[in-house]
Amino acid sequence: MTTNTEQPSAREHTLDRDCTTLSRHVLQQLQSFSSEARDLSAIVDRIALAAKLIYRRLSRAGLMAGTLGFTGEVNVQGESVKKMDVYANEVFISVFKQSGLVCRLASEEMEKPYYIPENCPLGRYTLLYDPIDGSSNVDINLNVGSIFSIRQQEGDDLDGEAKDLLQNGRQQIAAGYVLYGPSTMLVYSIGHGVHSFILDPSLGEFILSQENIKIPKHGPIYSTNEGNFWQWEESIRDYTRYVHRHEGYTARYSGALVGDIHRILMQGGVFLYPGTVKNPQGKLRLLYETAPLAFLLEQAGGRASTGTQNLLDVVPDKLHARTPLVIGSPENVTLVESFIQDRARRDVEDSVASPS
Ligand code: AHM
Ligand code: MG
Repeated sequence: MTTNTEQPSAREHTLDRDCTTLSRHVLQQLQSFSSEARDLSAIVDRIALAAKLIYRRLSRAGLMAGTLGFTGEVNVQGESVKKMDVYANEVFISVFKQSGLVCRLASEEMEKPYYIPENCPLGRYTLLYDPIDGSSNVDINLNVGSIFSIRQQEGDDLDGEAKDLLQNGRQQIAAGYVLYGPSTMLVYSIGHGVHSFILDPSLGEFILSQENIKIPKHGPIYSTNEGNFWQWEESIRDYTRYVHRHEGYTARYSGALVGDIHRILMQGGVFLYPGTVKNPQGKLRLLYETAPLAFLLEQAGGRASTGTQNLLDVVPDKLHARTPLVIGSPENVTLVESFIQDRARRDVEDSVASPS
């Protein structure tokens, strides 16, 4: 027979964890009930509502008319827009209307930021987000994600150029992602470590799953689209040849950044989206893709780089600016950088040896 002394504490522990919702967790992290702490807690809670709405639609997408496929339009990035991109973008706008929390939203799907005048000047935050990242996976029922970042709004920015957002990634107050996979998971940081929550559909709540996640210092995974090999700089090809020729590496690439980064966060390794001939700055956008992920992985003990610069130091020149991305376990990222530095040094030596 088991002793009764242990049973209540195990039960209490489970109950306590089940009651640790996102909004409560944010307040615990900030150890405060100040108006700023309550605002942040409420913003994260609204993001969770957006995630639940997107999850609900994704989970039935193949059964509902008008959810899969393209709209026929092309977005500001020159990419074909999917119906789910439009829906998810509108969900984020809708959950922040009349919230008094966020004054402006900027996303991959909108050329200019979207203002919610009734929230200004009460809500002096900007939410930057990619509503559905990896949307090519939607039509084939594979994992996708949403990425978000919260910044203070500094200016009035009435011309829509969002100049006050053209600052480095260290200005982020919070960042995270939602992974729509076998379960729906929200991973976030407000600068106090990285924590994950899983949506319990029976409760309709995100429940704490893991606190203070730490990325392994080194890992076996390299995650990149090797179909771009012909378009890469020689240094990235050097690195790829290195992992092909050394034991201990394995390739994983799903075509959806959030899932690929989540795997690396949990198991260690590196994700690369370097510049290509077509896109010298790579494909991924700084303000709502690479900077939030860099913020998050640094908080977990990882590193993020453009290959030559810490990603959190990059100052964008426009709202939809792109950056190359090398992100993951610190030792793996440093190894990629060493190939880039080596090649740059050899190029200088060659040009000194045979000036044109
Ligand atoms: P998206 O935001 O338009 O979906 O594009 C971003 C996605 C990332 O999730 C993924 O890592 C990358 O594009 C895949 O691009 P590629 O097909 O060039 O490998
Ligand atoms: Mg994206």
